[in-house]
Amino acid sequence: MPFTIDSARSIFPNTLSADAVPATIARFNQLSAEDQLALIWFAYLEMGRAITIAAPGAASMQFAEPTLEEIKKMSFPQQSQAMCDLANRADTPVCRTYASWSPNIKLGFWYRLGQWMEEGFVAPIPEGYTLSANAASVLQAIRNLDSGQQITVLRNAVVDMGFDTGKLAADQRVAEPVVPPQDMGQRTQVTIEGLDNPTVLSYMNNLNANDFEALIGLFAPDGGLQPPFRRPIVGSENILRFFKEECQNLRLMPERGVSEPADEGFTQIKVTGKVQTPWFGAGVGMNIAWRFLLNPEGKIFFVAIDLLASPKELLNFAR
Ligand code: ECH
Ligand code: GLY
Ligand code: GLY
Repeated sequence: MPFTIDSARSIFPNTLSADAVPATIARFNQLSAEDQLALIWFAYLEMGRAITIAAPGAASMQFAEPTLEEIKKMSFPQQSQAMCDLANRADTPVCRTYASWSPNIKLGFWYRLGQWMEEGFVAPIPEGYTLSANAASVLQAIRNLDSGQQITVLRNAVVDMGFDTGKLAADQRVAEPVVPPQDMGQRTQVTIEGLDNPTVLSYMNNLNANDFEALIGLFAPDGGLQPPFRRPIVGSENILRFFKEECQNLRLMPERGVSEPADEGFTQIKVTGKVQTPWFGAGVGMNIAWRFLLNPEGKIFFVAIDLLASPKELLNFAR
């Protein structure tokens, strides 16, 4: 039977992803807006003691600046309302603008609001604010996650805020400019223990070099890419846009891999290793698996990127 994107999703079914992340997000989403904002504030302060977050680049901040200035001019009650509206995914002008932004712009926006809350320009979480029992329990669940899972929960919470992105037209999307690919002379080449597949090696090297045109050339036109805890993105055009909007300046550090023949001349390959985001650099190494399905021409028909449940999973290659 030929593969479909749907059937490809279940290659290497023994890969244990960090289910605690979507479970925690689901519990978080049940909380009131006030609790959500206070919980993130407390989590962010606690995490900030262990890991350093990089200031967002000016390129992504330029798009958030007008909205930030608008919020800065509001009274404290209005500011609190605007932040609660975002958590409530309300239909307001600010929530619609927010929904049009790429994840990095959304994160940069909250990074700046957090600074302004500390500096007294934006309404703080009220002093002595007590989390509800449920919120306190979600905060404890976040404390128990490893740092890669913690930052994934935070990122997902921020990305989900604002007006429903699905209700916006595609031409309303705003992303930071795409950086030029790294010069050939500057590029590093990964090595993967147990694997010399040229497509997979090029995938890692091109993504590390922000060379998205070369990267998309490795995919079959009807190929799919499934980011952690998301539905597959299908088709070259959509995948290329995702690379440009959400994948700049990542650092992929694959460690080991296996390659096996699959049905109909396809090849299935699993690689495990670490990934760093520009927001936290070497401070947070996420434990990642890539599950590739290559077509008989050696093009990527499907790749799933999983955030692993634990470091132990880095060594799990059982099918
Ligand atoms: C304050 C209180 C009020 C409410 C809020 C606040 C601010 C919160 C802030 C949070 C900032 C959070 C950040 C999180 C960043 C997380 C980044 C992650 C990146 C993961 C990337 C991965 C990449 C994997 C991929 C690979 C591929 O091969 C293909 C592409 C791709 C406190 C004011 C809200 C400021 C900055 C988790 C895993 C490997 C799939 C992308
Ligand atoms: N500082 C992380 C970024 O702007 O991508
Ligand atoms: N989506 C990549 C990042 O936030 O770093």
